[in-house]
Parts: sequence; structure tokens; C-alpha cells
Amino acid sequence: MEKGIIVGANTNQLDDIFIKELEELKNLCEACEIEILDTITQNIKSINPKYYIGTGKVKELKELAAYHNVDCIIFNDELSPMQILNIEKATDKDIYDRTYIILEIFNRRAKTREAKLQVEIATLSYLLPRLAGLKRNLSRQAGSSGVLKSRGSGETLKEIEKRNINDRIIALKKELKQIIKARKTQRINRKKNNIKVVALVGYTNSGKSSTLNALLEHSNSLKEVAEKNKVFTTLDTSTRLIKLENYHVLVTDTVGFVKHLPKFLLDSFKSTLEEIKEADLILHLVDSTSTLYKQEIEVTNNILKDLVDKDIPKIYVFNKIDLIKEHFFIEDTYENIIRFSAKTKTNLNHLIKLMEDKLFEDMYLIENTFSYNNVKIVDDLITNYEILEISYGDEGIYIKAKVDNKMYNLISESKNEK
Ligand SMILES: Nc1nc2c(ncn2[C@@H]2O[C@H](COP(=O)(O)OP(=O)(O)O)[C@@H](O)[C@H]2O)c(=O)[nH]1
Ligand SMILES: [Mg+2]
Repeated sequence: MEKGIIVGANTNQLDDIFIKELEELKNLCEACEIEILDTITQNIKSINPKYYIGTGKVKELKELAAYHNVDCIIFNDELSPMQILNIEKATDKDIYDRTYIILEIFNRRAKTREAKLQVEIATLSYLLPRLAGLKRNLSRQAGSSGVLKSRGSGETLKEIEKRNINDRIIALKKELKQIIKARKTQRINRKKNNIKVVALVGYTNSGKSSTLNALLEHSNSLKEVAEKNKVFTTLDTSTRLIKLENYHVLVTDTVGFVKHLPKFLLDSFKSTLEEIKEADLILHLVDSTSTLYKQEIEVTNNILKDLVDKDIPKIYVFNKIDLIKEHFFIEDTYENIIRFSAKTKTNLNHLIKLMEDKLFEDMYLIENTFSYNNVKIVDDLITNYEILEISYGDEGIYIKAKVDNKMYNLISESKNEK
């Protein structure tokens, strides 16, 4: 894990909003596997065009960076190419800015071809004017794009890189255009299993990962989960198989919303959220301690509206309720709300129950003994549905399961055929 220091300059924000922003950045860095050892802040009237912070602060920063022996310094803002170059010279450390960290997260989380293209285009557009300043960071980027691997020397290298990058951006945009065109004519229906999918959505720091962990801990019938996991070998790292009260579901931790997302990153951000389209339920995580939570909900919902055209049931999870001392009043504009704490597990059981209600409300409970010459349906049931009970007797296979409409009809038909 790399180690780093965060730098923030407060020009005209309220203190607690500024502090929250730095917390968010810390969380973002940790998502990029950079451990934050310290933070330096400065209240200034205007940003220093040369060093972002004041020259005195730069000295302090250099000493602190040397003291902690960090690999990098991360600024809570987008830096100009010149600023990166100057600060890197002055401190002798790798300099990253907020935008770079966000891009790094998007790079790691982009799954579909479209998302990968979007993110690479954004990354290259960001790198282009910064080639000189980011010389040491290029190797980090090289792995994801491959475009910067070309080797040369001195100035010519930069020229080659510049030309390559421009060519590559043009090629990527062309491919992206084709993908978007193709997508319009094909319906996405990639679901292979009938297992339900839950997406955790919300701002960075709202507690998405903590909630996933709380659910995971609760999912205590580990043997069963391990067995089931074999079926889902293709799961990516952010998706987990979770046992609720009766059923297994897949829970996906999505890329978090961030404050002041640069405009040129919006498309990449949306593309990394594509997986929400396939969700059967959305857990909208809200940081109850945020004074701006209403706005945050609205921003999140607006993006969701853009992204998904069908109605996906939603539960508003007002997290961090342990930090709220008085009664927490929530307007009744939101349906399906729950006051929750991922830390103290307040209302975890309630949340699990609510999830199950929302996910399985239009499922049928079936209880039937299938004769042994009906193994095809039994096979389908076992592979694709949640089996609550199964036993093999003389008359056949007894199964209790919850099934969807399609399977329900299939079973009814097979009964009639007898
Ligand atoms: N007090 C308290 N802190 C929480 C709770 N949930 C998360 N946190 C803290 O909030 C920060 C962000 O949580 P995290 O799960 O990483 O948020 P994410 O960015 O949405 O995945 C971490 O420092 C957590 O320890 C909670 O219910 N109560
Ligand atoms: Mg997280």
C-alpha cells in the first residue's frame, strides 16, 4: 500500500463542509489503496497559481512528507499542470490531485467495455496537458491503458506520447460511438440466474462498504454461502453473496458519488454505474450526519433517473444514526426509509427483513412432490431458484421453494399433465 498526505486549501467554505470534503478525499484515496498518514490545511483568500498553497506551507509540506516518509501527496482540488510540476520539484514526491484519484477509482471499477472506453478517454484527456508534470505517474497509468508504454528519450518521448494519446482518443471515441449505437438496438438481458441483485448506491462516505460488511457478517451460515459461491465464480470483488433471512442475494457496492465531480467525468461516472440497471432493489445509502443530505439524495436520484428507465424498488437507508443524538426527523417524501447504523448494527435485522419483503413480494411459495421422471423441472428449480426444503422420498422429490411467475406456471402445467 502506498502512503500519502492530503493537502486542502480552504478559500471560502464553512469549516465543517471543508472537513467533510477532506474526509471524503481520504476515503477516495483508501479506495485506491493509498493510506493517508496526515493532513495539512490552509485558510487562504485565493489559490496560489504557482504552488496552489502558500510558499511557506510548501516548506511545511516538504518536511511533513519527509517525516512520514510518504510516497505521494494528494491535493483536494484539480491542480494545473504547472502546479503539479512545481510542487513535485519542491517536495520530491509524487503529486496527485482529486481528479486523478477519482479517475483511478473509475479505472479500477469500470467493467463493461463502454465504461472502460469512457474512463480511458477521460483519463487520457486529463493526462494530455500534464504529460510533463506527471512523468512519474505515467507508469501507474500505463497498466490500465497500455498507451503510454512506448519508450523513447527526452523531449521526443513526450512528443510521441502526445501524438499517440491524441490518436488513441480519436480511436476510442469512434469505438464508443459504435457501442452506444449498437446498445440502442439490443435489449440488455444478461441475467443468467434468478438470484436477486441488490445495489448499494450513495455518496462516498455514506457507508456503502460498511453496510456490505455488516450484511456479510450477518450472513453467518458460511458453509452454505461458500457452497453457493462456487456457482458465482465470475463475481467481481465488489459483489458478495449474502444470506438474508431465507434467501440468498447478490449485493453490489457501486462507485460512490463525490462532491464537485468535474464535468468531464460525468459520463465515465455514469458508465461505471451501469450495473445498477440490472438490480432488483436499490439500497440508497444516506449519511444522516450530512447537513446536505436532502441535496445529496436529489443528486443521486437524478442520476439514477438518467440511468435506469424501469422502476426499481428502493429503500432509503439513513446510516450513521448512532451519531445522531436527538430524534432524527425525516420528511415523508421518501418511501421505505430505515434509520440504520452499519457500525452499531442498529436495525440491521429490520433492514434485512425489509430487503426480503421488497425483493420477494411478488414471488410464490410452492410446495410439491415431483415424480422422478420430472427431473427436468427439479433441475431447473435447484439451479435457478432458492430452495427452502428438499427431500428425496419413495414417491418423488419433495421441494419447498419460492419461484417466480414463469416457474409457477410451469409447475402448474406439469401437474395438469398428470
Ligand atoms: N459512526 C458511524 N460511522 C460509520 C457508519 N457507517 C460507516 N461509518 C464510517 O464512515 C466512513 C465511510 O464509510 P464507508 O463504508 O467506507 O463509506 P462508502 O464510501 O460509502 O463505502 C468510514 O470511516 C466508516 O467507518 C455508521 O453507521 N456509524
Ligand atoms: Mg466504499
